[in-house]
Amino acid sequence: MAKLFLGLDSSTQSLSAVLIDLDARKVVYEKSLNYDQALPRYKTRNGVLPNRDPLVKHSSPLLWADALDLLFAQMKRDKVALGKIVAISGSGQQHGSVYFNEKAAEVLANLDPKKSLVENLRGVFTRKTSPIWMDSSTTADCAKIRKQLGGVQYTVTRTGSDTFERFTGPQIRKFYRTEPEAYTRTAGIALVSSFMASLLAGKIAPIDFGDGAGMNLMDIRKKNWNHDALKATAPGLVKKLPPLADSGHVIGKVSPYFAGKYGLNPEALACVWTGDNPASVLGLGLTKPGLVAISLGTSDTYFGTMEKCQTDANGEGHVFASPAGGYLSLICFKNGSLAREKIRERHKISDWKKFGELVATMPPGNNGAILLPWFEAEIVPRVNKPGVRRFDLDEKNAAANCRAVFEAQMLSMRLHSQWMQVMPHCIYATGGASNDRALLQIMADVMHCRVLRIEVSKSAALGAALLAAHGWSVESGKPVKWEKLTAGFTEPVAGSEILPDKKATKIYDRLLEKYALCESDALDII
Ligand code: XUL
Repeated sequence: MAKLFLGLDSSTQSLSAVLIDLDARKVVYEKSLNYDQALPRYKTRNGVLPNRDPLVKHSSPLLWADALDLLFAQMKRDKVALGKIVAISGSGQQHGSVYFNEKAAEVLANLDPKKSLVENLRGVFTRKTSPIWMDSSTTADCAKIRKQLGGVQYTVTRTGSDTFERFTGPQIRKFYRTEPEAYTRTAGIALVSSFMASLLAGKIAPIDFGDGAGMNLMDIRKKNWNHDALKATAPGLVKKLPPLADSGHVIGKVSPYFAGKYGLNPEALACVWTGDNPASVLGLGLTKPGLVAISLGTSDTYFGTMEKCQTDANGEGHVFASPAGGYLSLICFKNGSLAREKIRERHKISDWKKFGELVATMPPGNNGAILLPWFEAEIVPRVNKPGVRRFDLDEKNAAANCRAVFEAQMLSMRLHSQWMQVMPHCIYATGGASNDRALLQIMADVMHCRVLRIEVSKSAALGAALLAAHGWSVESGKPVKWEKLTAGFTEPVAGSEILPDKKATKIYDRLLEKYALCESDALDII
């Protein structure tokens, strides 16, 4: 009988499902449910509730639960073989938090299939809405926690990241500060990932080491709650947090709610969920240290893998525990395709093909030209006042500017990933701009590394399905190696390999020094 594993991804705008047949190495079903469209009564826009304060970004835990009911109903209608599912895991948008009262555990254990999840869950929350990763209203809380912990260095070394507005610890501190009575009534705090896992398991689920690392509360090396961080955040917090566990660890059998209502296999295992980034790392096949993925999207993201835990003393990058063992780093560059688009618009270049052709007309190193493409405030390096800067670059030269923007982005990635102390030996490029070979050649040359293109739809949900398979294999006493598990699901595009050019890599080594000087000069002036 086919062994089916289900991965769910509860992301900002949608809930997605990917079902895999492990032995056949095939995705057998995929579905996405967009919150705004499928559940308009919550009045979300792009998954976020309206709020007068532009810094406050919340969503609703009931919306996420409602979406889970809808998705299972849809799978039943689509005649998905729910009775053959062996295990389920998932991933959630990172950092978002859910606040339960003391009734929650009992309600979860007795979910009534005659009612909807929403009807079952009414009255179990101490906070109606959940702050999500887009919230940036906790600057004061970040500063207080960081100070109490003894500064950036200590915070980073202990928790894997500096305090960030979206991270759960600062969000919890704000809740305690602004609604102390509701905080006191809170019996349990979950992440989006552990909340969804709790629904499936019918009990309060653990938080995994991957998503737990996005809270500023977990000791990144010891993988336990850090008492200094808990103390700096809010009183009595240790009693409100669930235990930490391995991603994919089996919690138990799925809640009878899902078997009774949708025909899910009652013996199916409910596994611990993780964050969407750690899950994507699995879905992209980054299961060995030294493998890196660069996602060229609205913002550009560098996902690294590390055997040893290195942290970024500048506090710009993040370190999470990888579900495949070791650690993963995440560095987010805000001016990604946004900056490339601005250059394209400014020089009236019709399309990306033409953009790539212009890039290829200029030599590696662009005759020493440097462009700092901070069209918007930048995360890495921290730039609060946006502004574009050019060094030895004629603003009117279209080809030189096209090449300069991408060279700068790659040089910046190399410079700001040095704290990891691992030279990548293979880069998977993904996202819109990864279609362009001229850009990928620059990536290979700057990074001294071969580059392969990878196209995985729903990488987080696929990673979650693989996580379920891994959790099941561990539970069965025959753990399957990650490399074996991902094989066939996460293959790079055939023929997409690009090798670094020796001459060009030397040019970029020299240009990196100039780039670093230009960057620090510009940062000094700001
Ligand atoms: C990562 C982060 C986002 C969310 C998106 O730190 O905040 O990538 O995980 O869902």
